[in-house]
Amino acid sequence: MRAFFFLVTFLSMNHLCADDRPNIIFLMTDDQNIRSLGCYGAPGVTTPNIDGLANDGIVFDRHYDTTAICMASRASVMTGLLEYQHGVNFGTGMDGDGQMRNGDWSQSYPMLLQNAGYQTAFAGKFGFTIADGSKSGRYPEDDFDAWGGGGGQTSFITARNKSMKRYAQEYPHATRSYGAFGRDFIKESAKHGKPFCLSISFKAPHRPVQPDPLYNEIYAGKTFPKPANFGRKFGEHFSEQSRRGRQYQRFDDWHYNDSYDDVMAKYYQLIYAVDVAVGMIRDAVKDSGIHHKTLIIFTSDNGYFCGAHGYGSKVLPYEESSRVPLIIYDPRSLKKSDRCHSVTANIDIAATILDAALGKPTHKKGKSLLKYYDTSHTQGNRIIPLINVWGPEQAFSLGFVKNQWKYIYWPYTGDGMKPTAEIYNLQEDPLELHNRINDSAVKDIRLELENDYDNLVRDWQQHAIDRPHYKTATTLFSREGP
Ligand SMILES: [Ca+2]
Repeated sequence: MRAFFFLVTFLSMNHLCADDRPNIIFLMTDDQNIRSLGCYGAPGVTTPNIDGLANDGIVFDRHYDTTAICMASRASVMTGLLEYQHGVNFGTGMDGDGQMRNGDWSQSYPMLLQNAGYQTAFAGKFGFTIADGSKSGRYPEDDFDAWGGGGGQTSFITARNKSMKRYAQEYPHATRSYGAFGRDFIKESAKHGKPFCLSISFKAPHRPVQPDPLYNEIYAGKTFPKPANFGRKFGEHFSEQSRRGRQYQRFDDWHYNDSYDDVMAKYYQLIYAVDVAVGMIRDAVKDSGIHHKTLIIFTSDNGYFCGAHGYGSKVLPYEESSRVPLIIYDPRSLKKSDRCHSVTANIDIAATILDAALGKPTHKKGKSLLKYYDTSHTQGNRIIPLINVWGPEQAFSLGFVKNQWKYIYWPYTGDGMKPTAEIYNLQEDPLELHNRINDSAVKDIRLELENDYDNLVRDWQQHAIDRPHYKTATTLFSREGP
């Protein structure tokens, strides 16, 4: 009888604990430049809801995506693994795109939370597939309690997104449809009292340039100041290898050079709809009476050059491409409107979510960011890798950020090029205008960074997934050559 009493008490306590676990809302945009939000000082841009989230939470000023392209970055966000560990990227697998291994997927934050009793939902561009023995792999629509996700790039036309069709009439443009999906899932979950984890990956502001026409007036005829490193003359000091990918042509092809204001107006219009959707989601949290126990995280899968240094698109390890917005709003913390200046990374997202929900502060390569609620907290000397093995081999690079320093190594030999490296002091030179590699004043730092780089290559050698693309890259990145 006594044992039974203890068992009942234990089970009810467990039940109470489970009820107290916070809800998690993870919102991610696609290709968002950090200079596109009011809370990051973007001139002429209107983002009241995301700025409101920033006011209520903590803004991370040095947050990096360890691979600056959709597929690989999404896999890192979900699992806390670096690209050379998960092997998920466009054009890198046996049959093309690298599929995620089942073992890695089972250790992703949504699956761990699902197993721990969370209600889970996903909507938007999922971005990669999971190995199931087929050539294309599978999307995990049956792994979530609610699914509004889609394969490939998805569409801005809601009616074309199979799992989101029910929203097409009221929200014909996809961005607000994801706000509506989030709103409905939040309201339904709040009724049941079970903790939930909602992940939304907005397609915006990824191309094609199809903003919601509802907001055509918001930036009509507006002009936007260019960043101080805008244009080709501010990229002349970059390594020749960096000009060998499509990012270089896209400065012209995507009209940053000759129609900057028009291009940016449409880009910001795409982001404006995301801001509206964030507002819908925050309203649903408040209306459901769960605002005191619902974390909201907002970030992007990679940045966007928008003409900085004379480049367009993403992929390369420079700031505009690899550094992205990150806002964490946690109502359990009293910290408000604070900024974190330590280096953090997309591999930290899974650890942060698992820490908030289950009290697990590390996960794979990632570390929980909850400790940065105390913004005086630092992780001195932490190395955040910046991996670039997508596209033409000429433009492959491996680099990292450590404290105020960024080191980038470009290994390609051929077409008259030699392996080359770049060093930036991001504290003094946040726009990356001065490559310090040959500066005798930073000779000791250079030796230290080269040693760190060699250690990173060794880590790659020891921990890379057993797939040819990543085994080859190991030899490529060695500073001693093949
Ligand atoms: Ca992307």
